[in-house]
Amino acid sequence: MSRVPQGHTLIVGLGLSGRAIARHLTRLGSPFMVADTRSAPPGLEAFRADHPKVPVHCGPLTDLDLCQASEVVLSPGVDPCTPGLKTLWERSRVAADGSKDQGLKRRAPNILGEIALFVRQCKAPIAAITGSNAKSTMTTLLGEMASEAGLRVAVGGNLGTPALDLLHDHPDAELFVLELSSFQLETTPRLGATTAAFLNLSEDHLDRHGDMSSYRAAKLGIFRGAAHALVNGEDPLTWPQDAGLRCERFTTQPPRAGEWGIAEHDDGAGARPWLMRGAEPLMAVSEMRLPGRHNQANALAAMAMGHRLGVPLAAMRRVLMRFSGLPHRGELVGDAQGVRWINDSKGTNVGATLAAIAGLGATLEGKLIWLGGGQGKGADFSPLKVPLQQYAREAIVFGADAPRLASVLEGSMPVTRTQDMQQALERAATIARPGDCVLLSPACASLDQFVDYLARGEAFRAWVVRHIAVLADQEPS
Ligand code: UMA
Ligand code: ADP
Repeated sequence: MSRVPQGHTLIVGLGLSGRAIARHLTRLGSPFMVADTRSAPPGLEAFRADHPKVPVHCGPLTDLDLCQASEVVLSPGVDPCTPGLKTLWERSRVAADGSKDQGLKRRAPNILGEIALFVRQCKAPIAAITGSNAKSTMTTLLGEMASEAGLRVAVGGNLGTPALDLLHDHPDAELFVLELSSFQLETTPRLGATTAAFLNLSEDHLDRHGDMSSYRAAKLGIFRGAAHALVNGEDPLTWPQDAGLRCERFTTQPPRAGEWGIAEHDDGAGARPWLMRGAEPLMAVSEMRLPGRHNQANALAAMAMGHRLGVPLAAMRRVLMRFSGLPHRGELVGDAQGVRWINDSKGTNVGATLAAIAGLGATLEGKLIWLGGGQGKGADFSPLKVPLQQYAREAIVFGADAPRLASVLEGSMPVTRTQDMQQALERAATIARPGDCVLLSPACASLDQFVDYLARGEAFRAWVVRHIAVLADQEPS
């Protein structure tokens, strides 16, 4: 059995996060070793070239003696209950809970994650965002707002650049805006964010967390040490139990005093929906570039955090007027003959797809033609039935879980099964009418038929662009 040398940090995982941790410890001059449970992880040779003197262990962690490690830093994708870590993890949790038994800490290395190392070194305020869905959109939006206000802001975390690389790339940052996953929060004993938001909670990552209550508990970790908490007024599962923490709320309903919400307001141009803070009108919803009710919720959450960080309203409004969203998240790919084609390939779980269907469906003159399917990760599809019945002309389902989706929907609405997304798109083109919107928001992972959700979204885009070009050629000149 090999062993971690005395006083070395053990990094587990040789992916994006593990490599960022290695660069960070190198900069600090702290000795470390790396382990990966795969026997030949991709990137191993490149790692050895960058860090020729660093010991590397590949294979089960039960074959590695961790006792002498100073601490163990996990990549987010590594489950702390992996064989070889579980006992240490349970002890780390006791120690993080403030156990009086300091002997525990002395006898065994603590397990933590990349974000815990980030917190140790970070001198600037942190704005942290979690939730099952909308994290990347919100993180980008808030980053844009802060930047528009002239702040030197660094944006990353679960999205884009790993947090520890941000520290290095932006030594003069005045604000870090971090998207954080449940995996990252689980191994962060105290984040100490200046403002922290928990946007929503729906089924995801249950293969790792076991049940919704553990998944939620991991996400609630975002509030440890927070100076300001923002929660979803319509989703009580985002509310922390800690009575000492005052929470601000956002909602898509008319707001109560102090809440961020949506209400009818007449600024002289007639009554229409506005983003509001209590009774204060902030901006007409129609001025926002992002479509759908769900994105109005995202805008309100970003404004609430921005406000807390001192970003002026005018800067936030300017960003909302131009920000059209991230690729593959409710992205308008084309508009031809009165039919809009929207790529929401990042809708990889039922919660995201519900938001897209309800958010877009309510704004349409015509109907949705919904394209869904792929790997359902064992999720319950039944919540899709009522909103699809309400807003969709037809559901076109493809991929591994098409039969399960069809069995939930058939009888309540027209359903067509196809082999793959291309056939689904061909079918959509034959039934779409002016005013309709063809929405790819699959509620499933893509891995049965695509490399990832990006490849699925790109395939959608390529097909739609070709289709619209053909339609244009057919039009009389
Ligand atoms: N590994 C092991 N043992 C395991 C699991 C993984 O040794 O049991 C090794 C793998 O062999 C591989 C490495 O760990 O060498 C991969 O580590 P990782 O899975 O943590 O992935 P990274 O490349 O380090 O990327 C991680 C996040 N990935 C996950 O949380 C799964 C990235 O989020 C994040 O951008 C990156 O750190 C930088 O912070 C991606 C993600 O899918 C986008 N996140 C999930 C989501 O958004 O739903 C949470
Ligand atoms: P994340 O980083 O949490 O995956 P993204 O911003 O990438 O979030 O968006 C993922 C999916 O979440 C999108 O496909 C979109 O349809 C859905 N979504 C966007 N806003 C919301 C919201 N407010 N509530 C629930 N789902 C949403």
